[in-house]
Amino acid sequence: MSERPTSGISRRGLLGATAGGAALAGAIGGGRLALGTGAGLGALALGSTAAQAQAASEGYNVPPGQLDTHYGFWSSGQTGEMRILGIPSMRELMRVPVFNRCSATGWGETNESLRIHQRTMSEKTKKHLAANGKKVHDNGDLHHVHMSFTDGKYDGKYLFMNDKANTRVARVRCDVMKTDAILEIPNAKAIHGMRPQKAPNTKYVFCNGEDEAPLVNDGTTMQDVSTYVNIFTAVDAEAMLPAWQVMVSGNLDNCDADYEGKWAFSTSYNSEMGMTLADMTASEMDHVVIFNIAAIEAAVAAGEGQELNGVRVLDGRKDAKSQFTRYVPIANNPHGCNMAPDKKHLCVGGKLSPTVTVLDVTKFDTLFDGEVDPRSVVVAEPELGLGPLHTAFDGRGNAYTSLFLDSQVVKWNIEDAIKAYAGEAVDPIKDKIDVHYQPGHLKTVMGETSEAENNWLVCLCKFSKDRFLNVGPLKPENDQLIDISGDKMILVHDGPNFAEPHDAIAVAASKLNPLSAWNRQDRMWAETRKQAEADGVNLDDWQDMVIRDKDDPKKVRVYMSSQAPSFALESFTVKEGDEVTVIVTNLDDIDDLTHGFTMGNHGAAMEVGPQATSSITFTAANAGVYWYYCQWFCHALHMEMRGRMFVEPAGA
Ligand code: RUQ
Ligand code: CUA
Ligand code: CA
Repeated sequence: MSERPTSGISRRGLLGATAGGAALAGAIGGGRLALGTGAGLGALALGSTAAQAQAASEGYNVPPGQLDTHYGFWSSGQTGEMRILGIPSMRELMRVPVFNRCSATGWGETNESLRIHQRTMSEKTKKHLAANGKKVHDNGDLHHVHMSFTDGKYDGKYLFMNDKANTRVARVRCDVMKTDAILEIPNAKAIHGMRPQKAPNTKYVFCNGEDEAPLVNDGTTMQDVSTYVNIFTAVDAEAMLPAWQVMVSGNLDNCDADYEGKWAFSTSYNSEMGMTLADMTASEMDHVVIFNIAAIEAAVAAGEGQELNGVRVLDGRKDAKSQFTRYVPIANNPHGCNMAPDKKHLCVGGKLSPTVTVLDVTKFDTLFDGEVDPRSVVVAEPELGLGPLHTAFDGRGNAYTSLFLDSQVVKWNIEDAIKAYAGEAVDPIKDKIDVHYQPGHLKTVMGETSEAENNWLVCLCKFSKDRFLNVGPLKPENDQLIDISGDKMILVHDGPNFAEPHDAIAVAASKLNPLSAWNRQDRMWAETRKQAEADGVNLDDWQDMVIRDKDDPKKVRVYMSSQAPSFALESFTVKEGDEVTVIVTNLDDIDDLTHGFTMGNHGAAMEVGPQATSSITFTAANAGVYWYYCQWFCHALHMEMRGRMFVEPAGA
C-alpha cells in the first residue's frame, strides 16, 4: 500500500455516495494497488444533518475547568512514546516516553531509565550499541497500547506496548504513568501485534513476531528461506520476561485473546512465506493461528521443545501436527484481530478482501478434538467495503470496522451477519460514515473489554490532507471523534495528531487513580538508593555532599536535594574528564511541583517529580564554570534556581 489509494476521486465529492459491497476491484500487480469504487449502497442515507452534528458536538464539548469522563491511551508509532488524551475532549494530557529519548524528562538518559532499558538487553545488542557509541536504542515503533485485565475488565494496573523496530515490549505503571520495564524479546523479530491475556487475568502478554528469519540468526543460513521461522511469544506480565515461545507457519500480524483464558489468536498475511510483495499476496487464502494455551503450558512444563536464549521454544508449525496450534484459512492478507465483548466472536479484517470473517471461539475446542474442517468455526463473513482493517465494538452487539480504501467506518450487527451467513435475508450493515482519510485502527470506549460502552468511537485516520492548515509536506494525522450513541454515526471532532497514532484504547476515568507525588521508597530508584547507602548518604534525611569513588577516583557522585526555589548545593567542584553522577531528590511534597536538573552544555537534563529521586551521569567537559538549573517551572524564582559546577583542569 505504498501508493496513496485515492484513485483521483475527491472524498469530499463522494460524500453521500459510498464505495461498498462490491468485491475488491483492486488487485496487486507489479506492486501497485489498482482500485475500483464499488456500487453505492442505495438505501443507506449517509452523512449526518447539521442539527444532529450540533447536538452531538455539545456532548463532546468539555468546558474549561471540567474533566473528561475517559482516559485515552494512544500509541505514537515511530515517535516511540505513549500519549494520554482526554475523551471526549480529545485534549492531549500527557506524553509518556517509552522507547524514545525525551529531552524534557531525561528518559533514555537518566540512570534509572537506562537500567530499565538495559535490564534484559542481550550481550549482542549491548556490543552493537557500544560500537555505535550508544547505550540504548532510543527509537521505537510503538503500535499498540493495551491495559492489563482482571476477569475481562481493565484493572488499572499496567499498560503494555510493543516496539516493532527493535523487537521489544514495554510496561507502564498506571500509578505513576512511567515506563517500569522494557523487555528485548529473544529469538523473535519485529514485535507487531501485542495483547494482554484477558482472563482470568493478565498472566501473559502475547506478542507477534512479524518478520521471518532463521531461528538461529547468525549468518550461517541467510538465502535459504526454508530455514526461516516466525515466533509467537508469551511474556510473563509481572516478571516482564519471556514465558515461552511457539514457532508458527507463516508470519504474525495482529493478535487478541478470548475471555476464558484458553486461547490466543493471530492473523498472518504471509502464509506464503514470501519475501517480495508479489509473493506475500500470491495466495487466495492466508490464515488465523489459534494458540492452545493449556496444551502449550503442559508441554513447557514437560520440557518439550528446545531451550534457546533462555526461552523454551515449541514447534507449532503445520508440519509438526502439534496440539499447540490450529490454522483457520482466511481470505487474502487479513489484518485486524478483534475479540468482541460478547465473549464469543472474533472478527478478522480482510484487508485485501472486502470481508470481515467472524469466528466463534466457543467452537475452537472442536478444532483440537478431532479432524474437522477448520473453517467450521466461521459463523459469518459479511462484505463490508474496501480495505477492512480493524473492528471495534459497542455494548449493543454492533461492530465498527475501518475501511482503509473507502475512507469510511461501517457499522454492522454481528448477530445479523451470522443470520445472513446462514442464509437469512438480513442486511448486517447499519450505517456508514466518511472519515478523513484512510483509517487504520478505531476504538470504542471500553470496547475491548466486557464493559463496552455505547457513546464514542475514535477513528485514527492516517491522512488529514485538507482538514487542517497546511504545515508543509509532512501533515498531521487525524483522530476523529464519532458519536455512536444513536442509530447513525455522527462525526463531531477532528483531532490533529503527530506521527503515528496506530492504535488507542479508551478507559473510564474511574478505573484509574494515579498518584500526585511519588513514594520516597519507590522501586524506580532502588539501585540509586543502594549506592547512596554505600556512600553513607541517607536519602530520606540527607546532607548534600560530593563524593569521589574510593575505587575509581575518576568517578564523582554529587548528592543534592531540591526545594523550591533552590538546590541545596549552590556549587560543586570536579575535574576535567571526571565521570560525574548528579543525584537529585525533590523534597517538595506538593501537587504539581516538579523540579528538573539541567547541566549547561553537557547534554544532561532530567525531571525530578515531587518526592522523587533521579540521577544522571555525564563526563565533565573542559575546565571552566558551568551553570546548572531547574528546567521545570516550579516557583516565581524558578529562573534563580541554579548553581555552578567548577571544572578544574585535569592536572590541577
Ligand atoms: S496495525 S492499521 Cu500496527 Cu495495529 Cu493495523
Ligand atoms: Cu525548580 Cu524550577
Ligand atoms: Ca498472503
